[in-house]
Amino acid sequence: RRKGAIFDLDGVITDTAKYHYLAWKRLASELGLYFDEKINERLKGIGRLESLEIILEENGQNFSHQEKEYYANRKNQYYVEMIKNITPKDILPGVTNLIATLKAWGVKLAVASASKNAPTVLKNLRIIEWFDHVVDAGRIKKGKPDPEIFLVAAQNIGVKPWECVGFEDSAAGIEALKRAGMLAVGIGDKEALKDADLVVKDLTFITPILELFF
Ligand code: B16
Ligand code: MG
Repeated sequence: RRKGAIFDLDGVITDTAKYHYLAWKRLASELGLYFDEKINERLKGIGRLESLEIILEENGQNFSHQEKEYYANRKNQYYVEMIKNITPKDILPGVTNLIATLKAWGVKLAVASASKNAPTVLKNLRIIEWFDHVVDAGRIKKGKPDPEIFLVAAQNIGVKPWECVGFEDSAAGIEALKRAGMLAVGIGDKEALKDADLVVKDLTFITPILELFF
């Protein structure tokens, strides 16, 4: 029986993945760097500085550490501006119903997002109080696909990793969940998330399936 549910944020609870994309796109065009949806796929679930490193690598470029910090910070300013206007209307379809159902089943809930902006987004969505724990991304040493963030989440809700189900929209996140020994539910494209135990287009109608696991 599963006792814990761990949620990724961007692309699972709300569509901030599109804002991350737009913020990187803006920075890339300012720097004359190539950036498209395909490169963006590699950034999902990946931390800020590492994301910039991937964009630079794709462009055959390298910046000094100082420059990287400077530009990653600039991208964050664009992103922070975009997430200011997030409201409960931006919660993705099926999420509210799923969380209410899991709560009724007595399942512990956590958020494991690589984003340092996760608490702001959760507050703007007015759902932060639904979760028993929100992992502080700033305290995680190794990002996804390392399992650390999910193991920390499980520990903080007092549930063993194998008793958890994780919800992720990124390939890096699915790998992290599998390495943590959790059941991995992918949200999005079957091809991109082929290592997931189960892939759904979105979270509407997922509760009857989950009844098999909880
Ligand atoms: P920030 P998730 C991740 O969030 C995003 O998918 C990724 O695109 C972003 O670079 C990362 O958070 C860091 O975000 O710059 O706000 O700290 O999908 O793990 O919820
Ligand atoms: Mg995500």
